[in-house]
Amino acid sequence: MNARANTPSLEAFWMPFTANRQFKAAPRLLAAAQGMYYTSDDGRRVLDGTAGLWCVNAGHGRRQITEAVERQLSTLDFAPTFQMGHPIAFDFAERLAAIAPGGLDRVFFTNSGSESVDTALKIAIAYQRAIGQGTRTRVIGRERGYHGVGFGGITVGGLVNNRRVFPLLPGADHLRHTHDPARNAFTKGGLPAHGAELADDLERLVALHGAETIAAVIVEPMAGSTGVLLPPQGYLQRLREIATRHGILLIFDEVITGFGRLGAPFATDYFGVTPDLVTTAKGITNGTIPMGAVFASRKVHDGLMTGPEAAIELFHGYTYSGHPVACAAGLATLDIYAEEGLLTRAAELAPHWEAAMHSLRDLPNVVDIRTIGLVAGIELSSREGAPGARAYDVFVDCFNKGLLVRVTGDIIALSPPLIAETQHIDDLAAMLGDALKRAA
Ligand code: PXG
Ligand code: PLP
Repeated sequence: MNARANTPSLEAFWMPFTANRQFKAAPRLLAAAQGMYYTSDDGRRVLDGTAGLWCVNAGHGRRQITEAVERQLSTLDFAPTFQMGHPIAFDFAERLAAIAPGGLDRVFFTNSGSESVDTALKIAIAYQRAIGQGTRTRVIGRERGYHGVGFGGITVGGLVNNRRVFPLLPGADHLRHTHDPARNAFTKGGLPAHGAELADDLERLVALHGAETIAAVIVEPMAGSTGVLLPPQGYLQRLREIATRHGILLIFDEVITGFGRLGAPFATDYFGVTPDLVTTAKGITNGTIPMGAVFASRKVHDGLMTGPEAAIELFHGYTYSGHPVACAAGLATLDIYAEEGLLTRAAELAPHWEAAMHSLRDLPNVVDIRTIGLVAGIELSSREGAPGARAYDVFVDCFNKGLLVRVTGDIIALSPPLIAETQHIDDLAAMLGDALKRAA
């Protein structure tokens, strides 16, 4: 007999980034969540090693958010923000501005990371034109970057499977990625020592294309979904310096690193490098209600606030930009982050986290371990002729034993909620270690 209660038909839901037929033949369903744990539909407790998809930073089932959403839904469920406004969107923008990364305190609301990325790229191109640099339409990304799935995001992204089938924005180019396990494997206690010179790729692209054709360069300060790739020491500073010198806007994609993941409110704060635009989503509402935001510098914002007062300055926006219910969820989320010190808690946990993760280094097939804040990437050697198979087996095994991890290729990515206690970290390491031993 099926142990699952009320298993729905799985046919109609075309699942995102999923091997649909494989999944539906052996589904994994999560039915409830509280704190650090999911409950699977067959009633098992599953430790959330990934904060959902890098988004549930304050843990699951937070009453404060639920109540704020309920209140907002019954007060003002929806109102437009095109040539109209509602107070909570302004409130939320002000609260975000007060913690803005690098003082970038002008806030454009979106509904996801992908929308934030496409919005930031469009703002960058529009800004260049507004200041008389209309030939700057080219956007630069980086190999192994992930910037969501909009046409802009896949253009600057660096994952071949996300790009190969689709036409891309014209003229884009890429920096090389910074992943260099031969020189940097098992770096502990800081950033990889080697690779700052890779930022000079931007200089080469300027020499190749002409600075006057380049609007912006976008990178993840720490590349999350492509396997937890840390910036080499000095790399981001060098990129900032080259971009500034050539009039190129620098965009940090902080969809994952925003809202405390690294132990500072934003990676911008953590690394002490200030870009011109920052993209966010995910943790902005603790993953509860879809939302994203782009933070812009005064320079970029004010550069577009020109022309006749009656003219719309930026022909861009979403029906749900500044959705009142998402804003309510976001305000309650910021309250929790502040009350519980969660935007800096990862810094306190980092030493314990790093030690726990690096304790796995001698297990079979582990070729690198990378940690920063409350993030870890554990890279495994690939099985002959079957890239990704080993890590996928670890993922399924972990889930069956009560731990949710994320895999990309043969890299296991971990990013538990920022409310984790050291016992959760120890449990996670023990369960993952056992799975690694079984995954020969
Ligand atoms: N930029 C970055 C840096 C991201 O990590 C996006 C943009 C797109 O956000 P949306 O909300 O449109 O998905 C992301 C999203 C994973 C994983 O397994 C990572 C993401 C999404 C889904 C899975 O690492 N990051
Ligand atoms: N498609 C159609 C037909 C629309 O009318 C709209 C918005 O009005 C959109 C797409 C864009 O939707 P959204 O604003 O939610 O991104």
